[in-house]
Order: sequence, then structure tokens, then C-alpha cells
Amino acid sequence: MKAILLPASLGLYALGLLSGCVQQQVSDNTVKAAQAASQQVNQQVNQQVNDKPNIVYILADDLGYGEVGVYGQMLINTPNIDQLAVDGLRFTQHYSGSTVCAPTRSTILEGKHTGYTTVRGNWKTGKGREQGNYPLAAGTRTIGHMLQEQGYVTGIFGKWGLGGKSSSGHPAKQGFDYFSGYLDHKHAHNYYPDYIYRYGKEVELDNNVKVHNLGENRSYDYKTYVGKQYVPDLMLEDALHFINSQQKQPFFLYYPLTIPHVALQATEASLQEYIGKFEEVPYRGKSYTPHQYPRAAHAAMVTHMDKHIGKIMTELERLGLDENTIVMFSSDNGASIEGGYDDKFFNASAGLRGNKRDLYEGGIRAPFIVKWPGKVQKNTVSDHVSAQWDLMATFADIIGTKANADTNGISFLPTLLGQQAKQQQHAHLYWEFWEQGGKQAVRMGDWKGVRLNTKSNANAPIELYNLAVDPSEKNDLAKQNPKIVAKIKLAMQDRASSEKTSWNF
Ligand SMILES: [Ca+2]
Repeated sequence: MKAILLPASLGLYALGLLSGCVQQQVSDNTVKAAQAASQQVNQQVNQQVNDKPNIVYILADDLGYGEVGVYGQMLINTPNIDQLAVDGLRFTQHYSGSTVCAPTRSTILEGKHTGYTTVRGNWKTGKGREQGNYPLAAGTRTIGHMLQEQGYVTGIFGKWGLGGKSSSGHPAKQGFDYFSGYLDHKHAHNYYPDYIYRYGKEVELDNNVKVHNLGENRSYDYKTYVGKQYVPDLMLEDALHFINSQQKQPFFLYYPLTIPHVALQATEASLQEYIGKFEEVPYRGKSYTPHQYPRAAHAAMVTHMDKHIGKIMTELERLGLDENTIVMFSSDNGASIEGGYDDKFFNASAGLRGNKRDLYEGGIRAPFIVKWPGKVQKNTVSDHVSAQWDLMATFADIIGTKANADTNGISFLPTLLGQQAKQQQHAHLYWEFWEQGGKQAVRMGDWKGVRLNTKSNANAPIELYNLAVDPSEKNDLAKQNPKIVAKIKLAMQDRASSEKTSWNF
């Protein structure tokens, strides 16, 4: 769609600024003609606004780099996500903002890596329905605010995780016009909770299912943990409603699914597609719900998510919006090893080292696919090194505005447009994570530095890997390359202390 340029006076008339004086000087017929012209111009103005592309950002939860067909998955069906790659660009060196849920979301919203972003860990606050997580601060300009400033309607449907009900971090205060889903991470562990937010309202659900503290006498039958209202299905319903309601203004649909994060809770229909396909060792449940068919349940959840993505794509096409909508798909961190999730069986990290909570590649390398008809060349692959904190700068670049001055992100729009020569590169990417003794990691060119146990020793030795020849990070080359290690050590100092002292080291 091309922008339609209007004569200045006609544009002002359409906006009602000249109507008073014009109507006093002309006949009725002329008024009617002018009104018809005005209506036409209004349509043109709407069309002009619509020339800003809609943006749909889909974020899976704990989906490993290798869990989608186009990234090598052999056992789980993901035809709709695979189709996105056929229709668009697939990144092979894209990174999650962090290695767990909350900080990744913070890096996306603020456009900063974990050395500067506000939320650097999953930190629980509040009790009962006031529960939430460490909040984004009042006065933050998020990616949502940036898009609102440019006339976008913004909606988040899924897992928020950056502040509870009464906190400064509530989505309504952080750049989102509409919110459905879970505010709190632990609440989001249950796919059949007793309540959920829908369009901002707390809605009671017809579910009576617990996923934690099940006790010794717990049932081992997965059907015990199946309720009536499956939250991902409600989120799809609300997201489709959102898409249908936004025909006149460009929209930003942020769709952070909870799939495939445990608990292992699939719908019966999705589960039946996979029961009997894999050898199963029943998961007896520990911190999460038991399941007789844990492998089938996991695969079923991923395929269920894939079907939802297919439904979103179909709806965009049905409404004629697909040509002017950018659709992106990624994951918030690497594959989990919790709650009966058999990552090894599925080769969920595609041979990369580590999992969720690690800063090795398996914890942070993410699938990332972008479809943008007419702009992004179909069926292409890019090895551009990028991260989720680049989204703010990229969206700013796409819609012609400015990201926050203190962003750590670099726009990857040139890569999307196939203009590699214009693509600016990161001097380095940085991650820090406070759990398990404290960890830091730096990606610098093909080099990857990882430092463990930072809590007990801020100057702990740095492991060094050459990802070009050793993507699985098996051979520590630190001793042979002291100059590279020194550069990485310096990059690890490019951070600021968090207000939350537990997150520092
Ligand atoms: Ca996650």
C-alpha cells in the first residue's frame, strides 16, 4: 500500500478545520459535494494511517531453539510456524533477552539488555490476586508507549509478568490499551486457573485445578488436572477480537503465549494426536502436575500453539490485513528441564549446550521468524546476530520514530529489507542472571564468553568459545586467547547496578 498525499487545504477541510468558513460561502449542492469529498478524504486519511504496518509479535514460553520444524524438530508438528519461514525470513543467530521469563520481557519492553533493564529476575511480589512480579517503574517509556505515540492501538494477550494488579508495572500503565491474561508468572503455571484477566477485567473461570503443592496423595491421572476453560484458547479468542476491532488504526498485537511452559496441560483433542506416538515414562509429578504421557503432552501443547498461530494468520488474511502486517515469532528463553519436560528426547536445544537458566547457547539462542509481505524476501535465512532488545529500535525504524535514547538495541530493519551492507552490527551482546551463583555472558563476533559464580567472585574466570567452529561450547579457549578474554571482561563491565540488590554481584 502506498501513501496517498493530500492537497493541504483539502486535508485541513477533511479534518474539520476549515469547514465553518467554507460552508458560509457556498450553495447547498456545493456543500453536498464538499461533504462527499470530505468523506472520501477521511477514507484516504484512514488509509494513510493504515500504511503504518500492523505488528504481531508472538512469543512462545520456554520453547527451545530446536523445537520448531524449520529449526530441525523431527517429532513435533509445527506446520504454521514452518509456513511463516517459507513466507519470510528465518534468523539463525537471534537471542532471547534473558534465560527466564520476566527479564526477557523487560528487555523487550525497555529495549535494554539485562545489564541495564529494570527487571532482571523472576521476583514474586504480593499475595493472592494481588500477586505479581517485580514491576516496571512508573515513567518508563516502553515499546508500547512508543507505538501508542505513533497512533498504534496496543494489546497484550498472554503472560505479562512485569508487575501486579496495583503496581506501577501494570500493562495499562506500561503502554498497552488492552490486556488479557496472567499478570503473574506463578499464576501462569496453571492452564486452567480459577480466574484470568480478560480485557482488563478479573473474570472467574469454571476451573478447579491445582498445579502446585499437590501432596503425597496426589492423583497420577492427567485428567485430574484438566479443567473446562483452557487459557490459551481464551487468549486466542481475545486476540482475534482485538484484530477485528482495529481496522482504522494500525495495531500492535503482543502475544506472549504460556506454551510450552509447564505444567504439562494439553487439551484432550491435541493430546490424542500424540498418544501412542512415543515411548513414555509417566511423570509422577513433583513441583508440577503428573502426566502419564509427558512426551505426548509436550508435543501436543506445541502443536496447539502452532494451530493458534495458523488461526491468527487466517484471520489476518480474511480481513485483508495480511499484506500490511508484520508477523514475528520467537521464544522467551531456551528449553526447560522442569515439570516432566523431556528436552533431550526432543533434542529441544538442537545440540546447543544448556537449557533455561543457562547463559550457554541452549539457554538464550531463540528461533526468530519474520513475515512481512512485499518487504521481507520469502524463504530466506539470516545469520545476523541480534537480540530481543533490538525490537524497540527496529520498530522505531520501521514506523519512523525514535527508540529510547538509552536503548542497547540496534535496528535490524536493513536485514529485514535484505540490505545487509547497511546493517549495523553489535560491538557485543550482554546477559547477566543472578540465580545459581550468578552468571554473565558476552557474544562478541564469533566469540562467546561465559562467567559463572559471579556472586562469590565478581572476577571469576571467563570461559571462551568460538561459536563459528564450536557452537555447542565444548572447547574452552580462554587460555590460548588472553587478549579476547580481556576484551570480553571489559564488555562485562558495561552494566549498571540494579536497585534490587539481590540481582547484583
Ligand atoms: Ca519462559
